[in-house]
Amino acid sequence: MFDILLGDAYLTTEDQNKPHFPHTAHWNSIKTKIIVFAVIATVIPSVSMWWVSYVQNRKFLSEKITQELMDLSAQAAREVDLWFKERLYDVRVFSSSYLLSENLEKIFFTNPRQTETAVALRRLKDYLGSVREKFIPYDELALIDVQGNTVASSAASSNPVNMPEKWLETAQAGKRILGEPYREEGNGAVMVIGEPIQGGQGRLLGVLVAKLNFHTIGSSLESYVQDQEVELQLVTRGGLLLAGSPAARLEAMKRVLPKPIVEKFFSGETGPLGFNDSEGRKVVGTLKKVPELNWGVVAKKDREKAYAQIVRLRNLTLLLVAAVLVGIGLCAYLLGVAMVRPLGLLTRGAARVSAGDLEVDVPVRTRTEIGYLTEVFNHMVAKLREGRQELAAANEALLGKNKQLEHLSITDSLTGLFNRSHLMDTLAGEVARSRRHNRPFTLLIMDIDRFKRFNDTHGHLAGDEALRRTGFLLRDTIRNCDYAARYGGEEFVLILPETGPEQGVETAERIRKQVAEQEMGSDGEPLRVTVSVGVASFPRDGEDPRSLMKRADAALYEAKRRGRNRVVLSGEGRKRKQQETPRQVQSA
Ligand code: GH3
Ligand code: MG
Ligand code: MG
Repeated sequence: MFDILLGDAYLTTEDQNKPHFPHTAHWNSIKTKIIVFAVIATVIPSVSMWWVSYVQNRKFLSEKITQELMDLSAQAAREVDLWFKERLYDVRVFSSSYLLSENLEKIFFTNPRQTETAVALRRLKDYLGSVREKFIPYDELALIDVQGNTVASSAASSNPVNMPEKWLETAQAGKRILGEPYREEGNGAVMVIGEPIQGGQGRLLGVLVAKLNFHTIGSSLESYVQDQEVELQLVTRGGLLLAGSPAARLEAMKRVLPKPIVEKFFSGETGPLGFNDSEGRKVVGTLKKVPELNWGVVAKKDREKAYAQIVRLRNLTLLLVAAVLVGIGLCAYLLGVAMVRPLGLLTRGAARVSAGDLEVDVPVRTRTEIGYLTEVFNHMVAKLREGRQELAAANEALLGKNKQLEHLSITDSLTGLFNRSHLMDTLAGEVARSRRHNRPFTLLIMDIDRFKRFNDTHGHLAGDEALRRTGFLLRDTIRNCDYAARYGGEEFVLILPETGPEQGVETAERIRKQVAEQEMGSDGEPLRVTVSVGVASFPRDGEDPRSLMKRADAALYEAKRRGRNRVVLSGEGRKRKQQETPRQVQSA
């Protein structure tokens, strides 16, 4: 309490102990804690919800994509199987023509004439040509003899046909020859199908070779693809692309699929597999094997496009989570601000009070506990303020009393002059001052003559009145710079600064006369007293208070001895005593 009263003093002495209010400790503030808590409380459930729903949806969508691709590749594989079986059937039908065996038999075994051979050859060529024209899946139909030489061909200038190994053994066994698909420059993938042609007695006459292309199956595959983004490709286990959809992209598709991907597909036969296709695009695909063949149909889709829905879903849920977070964060921030602002006001108010400023009234802006706390705080500060005002008033009163006490302690109550103890201090001070400045001063000791008798005659009250009046007279007679005190009883002492002995005697004489002339009775009684005065002067009669008092007292004694009502200067010679007229003393 007292510390607060002193205000500034409190600040300087107790500064280190002053509480430090958290103006800048943002990370430690309640507001930050509320925001962090709200964000954590939102992030954990919303992110986990988002994750669960995202994972579920992704699973569902990717299953859907896989199913779509699997269905497509399986359907296409069935179509390819059917198509290929039809082609095999075609070739068997072509080869079973009587025209072929008859003419071949003619050429090889009946030693015909040259013209007959030419006719047979032409017939064969015509047959092959006409069949070839009707069946577009074949690039070329040719007849080869057992030595592998072309006997006749549908093509004008026949390319040498790539016959598979051991074709002759297969043909001799009466079995169909199936070559591996291969790439023909400028034409795409082709494949050789051969059917042995047998004459009478099971003789092998030659082989009808059909060079099959895959253009028509490519077009069929295209009809399967509803989704523009999906591509179908017919591939061999060796990685060769036979056909594909869309046909417009066929040129690009001629490149083989990456070998490890093909291997993976053929070993597992499922999907989906994510991989970079021959053009370097990131795709996702499935494969279905074509029954009885080392071929498979790959259905693939651009991965980005396939998963676009999933990505959209992920982004949407992320956006939702972010929006929820921002909303909750904002609410938490506002709540924090709503709580912290009145707290901040309260804190600053408390800081001012702690610094000694009690003129604080924190506005109550909320009806919450903080508002109540603020009201209590304001009430407390008001009480403190009242207490301080009361104390200030009490202090002021005390100060007045102190002054009064001080005055009383140095004042004689009867005469209003200074008392003896003050006199002794003043005398010591005057001695020191005059010594320092090397200046004189004079001391008078004055005693009322025969005062005992006065009391006895007129009573003590009259004696008191006479003392009081003598005091007033002294106060009115002396100069401002002079000093008068009641030494005790009916004795007074005067200090006259800057005054030499003669001047001192003159003043004493003047006072003596005035006392003698003054009416001392209170109720009109013509009472009078006389005084005797001893005079001592500094430095002439002494240089310290004690010797000066002693010398003045001796002079006073001398004045009494000489008959009273007179002034005697210390050490005054006999000559002066004789010159002086004896005074009247009987009035006392
Ligand atoms: P002298 O001329 O030798 O000084 O004679 P005196 O009677 O004055 O001397 P003394 O010392 O014998 O007497 C002093 C008297 O002063 C005694 C006392 O009654 C009186 N006196 C001292 N103080 C007071 C006071 O306060 N009031 C009154 N009424 N009288 C006082
Ligand atoms: Mg006396
Ligand atoms: Mg006396």
